[in-house]
Amino acid sequence: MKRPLIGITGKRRFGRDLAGNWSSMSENPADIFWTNYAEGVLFGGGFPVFLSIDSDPIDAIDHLDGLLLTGGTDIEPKHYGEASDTDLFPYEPIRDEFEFGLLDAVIKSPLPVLGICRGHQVVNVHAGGSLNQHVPEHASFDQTITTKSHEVLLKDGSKLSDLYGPRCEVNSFHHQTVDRVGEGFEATAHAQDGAIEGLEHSELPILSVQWHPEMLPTRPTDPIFSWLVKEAS
Ligand SMILES: [Mn+2]
Repeated sequence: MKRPLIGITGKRRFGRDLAGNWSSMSENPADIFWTNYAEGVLFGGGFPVFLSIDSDPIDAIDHLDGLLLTGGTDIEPKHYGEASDTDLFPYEPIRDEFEFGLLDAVIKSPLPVLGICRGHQVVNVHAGGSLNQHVPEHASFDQTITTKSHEVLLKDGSKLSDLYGPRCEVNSFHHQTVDRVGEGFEATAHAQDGAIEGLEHSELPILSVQWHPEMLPTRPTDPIFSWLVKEAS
């Protein structure tokens, strides 16, 4: 049996952003994908596909069995009807447009979606939710990517608690959090300070988490990648 194809989103950069390039390449575009996401999909039994940000989102979804929306920079607040409160992380409008386009296509032609970090926020904003634009007291950017920064409590009976149990320790690299929850979603994982760390859709196979399971040493056995691949099979 063929492994399900899991599309993974990346970010647009340029030759000037990459070490070791000669100056004539500085304006040449390059798409960047963190390897850990593909490893998570591979360990889960899927076949990872790095998605060209230039591809047509409808065409992309038509070719895939599952979608992984990855971490990255802040979403432009205009997408949830707010002015910008922070300029800490430059927006990437081309990526906002591509990822919202992918979710538009998913609504018309459902397939399982896993959102991680920015992906968690993209899923929420696409569904009409909003974000807290800057929550510095929650962020732990000074810690290593494998540091378990805080505990997450998972709602009894939720999909996320099926996967992780009633509580788990997670890393935390986000300065924004979900504020208003998008339509059709329920917050099923919270940090002790109230930050919404997990969302799940009531009908569609869409899960999202604010932490980074792909960066933790438990990646090979993390149940969320198996969930995505199983739903995509
Ligand atoms: Mn957190």
